[in-house]
Amino acid sequence: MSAGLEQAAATSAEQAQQMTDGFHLVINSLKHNGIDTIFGLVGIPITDLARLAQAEGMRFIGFRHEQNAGNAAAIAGYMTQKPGICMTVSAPGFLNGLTALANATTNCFPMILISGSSEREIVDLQQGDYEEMDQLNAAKPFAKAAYRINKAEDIGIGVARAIRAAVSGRPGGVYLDLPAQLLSQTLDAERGKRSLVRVVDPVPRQIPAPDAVKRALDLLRSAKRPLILLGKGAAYAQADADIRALVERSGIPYLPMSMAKGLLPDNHVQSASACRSFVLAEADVVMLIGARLNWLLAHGKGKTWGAPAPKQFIQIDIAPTEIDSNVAIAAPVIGDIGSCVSALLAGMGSGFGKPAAEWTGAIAERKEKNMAKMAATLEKNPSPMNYHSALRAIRDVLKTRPDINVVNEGANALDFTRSIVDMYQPRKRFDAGTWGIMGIGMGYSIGAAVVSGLPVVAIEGDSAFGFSGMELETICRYKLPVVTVIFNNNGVYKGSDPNLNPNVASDVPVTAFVKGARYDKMIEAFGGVGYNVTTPAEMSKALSDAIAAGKPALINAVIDENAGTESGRLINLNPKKGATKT
Ligand code: ADP
Ligand code: TPW
Repeated sequence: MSAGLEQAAATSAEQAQQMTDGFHLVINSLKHNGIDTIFGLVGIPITDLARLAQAEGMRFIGFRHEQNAGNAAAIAGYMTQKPGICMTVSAPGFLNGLTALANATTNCFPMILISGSSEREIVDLQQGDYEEMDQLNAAKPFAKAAYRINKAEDIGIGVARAIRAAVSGRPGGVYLDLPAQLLSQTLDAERGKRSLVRVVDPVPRQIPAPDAVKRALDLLRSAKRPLILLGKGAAYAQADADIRALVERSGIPYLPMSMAKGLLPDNHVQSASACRSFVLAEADVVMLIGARLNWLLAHGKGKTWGAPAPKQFIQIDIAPTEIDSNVAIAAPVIGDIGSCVSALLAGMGSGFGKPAAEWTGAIAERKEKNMAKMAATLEKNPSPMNYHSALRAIRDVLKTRPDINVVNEGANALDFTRSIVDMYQPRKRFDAGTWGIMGIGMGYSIGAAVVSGLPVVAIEGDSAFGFSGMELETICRYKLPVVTVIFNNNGVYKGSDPNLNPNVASDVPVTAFVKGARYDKMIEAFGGVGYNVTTPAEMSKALSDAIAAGKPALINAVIDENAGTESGRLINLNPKKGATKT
């Protein structure tokens, strides 16, 4: 090389050294805010972004479908109060991730969906670009906030804005659009460094007004039959000790919503789960902590709530517009749950009167009766095995490992697991949530395993599993300690429905799957361990062995194909047929 060329090369290397680009600024912005993991799926224009993330010490967990990556990010957000990050390619990849973003927003989980997007000037003129789509506008109705960054110098502030939007106030899903050309934009390295923003106090405390706290306590003191309802917002808030103190010092019976199970151990003497219908109908004052009066709580009215008996609600929530959403709330307490609960504790002092023995005694009596009835059902050993006998075995194994994460979806598989498998620690149960969505199974399992470093047991209906089943490969690739149990009853809800039209007898019924499918063989294809079990004893052994091995495993649990009921406990939500004939 000539001296001139050598010098030119040296100068350009020096210049290059002093430059940074969009790729680096995105990764550095995330790292600068303590984000260390990305769940995603590569392709144009984000492959190099993923490579760089890995090269720079972040974990990039690569999935087989973006919806599952998004679900992993969402549950990571729920577990940590830091936004989970999902990264996808443009148009179809983005849309695949969007369902997860919408689900996160619906469940109040903080996550950020970062998608690469195609060239703005072509997209906006609809000139037919590769993966053309107006992603920013498509995301808006499904996200808490949606932003696009157009200039490299704005990456720092754009990422900061996305983080704050996801975790402050009511958490939710945020969309961040990164056009391909942004990633290769260059910027002076020093300026780039200065453009990074570390979000100060991303989850600010929001202190409740003293008069709201007093109003709530006055109402609680006046109650004859008080009840506390703990929702997943309470679990999310990580105010575990204060919530327990509030429940125990007040002596008020409580009900956990499904993902609040374990916030206090399910075998707690004040838990009224075993007589849920009784307490919902009979309570006169109900304190909701991080739970919405949506369909899961019969909208706070009607027979479930003992109508026409009047009911008064105290509601602790960070979102003021949640109040009076379904019924009038007598005492709203607006703020973060940690601050609200500690203010209530301070206001209660030490002399807070416990509820009347008449109320707690009636609950204890019903609880005992219902639990004895349930125990008798669980002890039965029908052949073939059913939900109850299989779940008895699972319950007994999981009792020995309260640190294990439980993921749960399906209809009957969800309902029965929720009521039979006790939880003992907070934020260990992740399920179909506010939407009752199928497809969260493997995504949540991977997210929970990666974040906690602890085993996961996913309890899945065979239909539910199908929505994310290909991620078994991801679980095996990353060697995650996820044990998937499939309640195999040959179909959606159950496998014994008839085909209503004898003229097309060759078509299987609408709810049916291949009979006797061996899901355990699927995981073997990727190097995991498969078990096929037909009795509670086999279930117990397989589950204990799989957990002890700490390796990817799948248990195909063959249960009675008549065992399920349509839609589990939600049969009443199916629209009724008006006509007997068309
Ligand atoms: P569940 O399904 O368990 O009943 P929901 O998802 O319906 O629970 O309700 C959760 C509620 O918790 C939401 O209304 C949300 O605004 C609220 N929430 C979430 N995080 C916090 C927090 N840190 N402080 C106060 N409220 C919160
Ligand atoms: C994204 C509708 C609710 S529950 C369910 C479906 C398809 C599966 C029930 O069968 P499974 O469980 O999983 O075998 P079990 O124990 O009752 O036999 N698409 C989406 N979400 C939902 N909720 C549905 C469809 C549904």
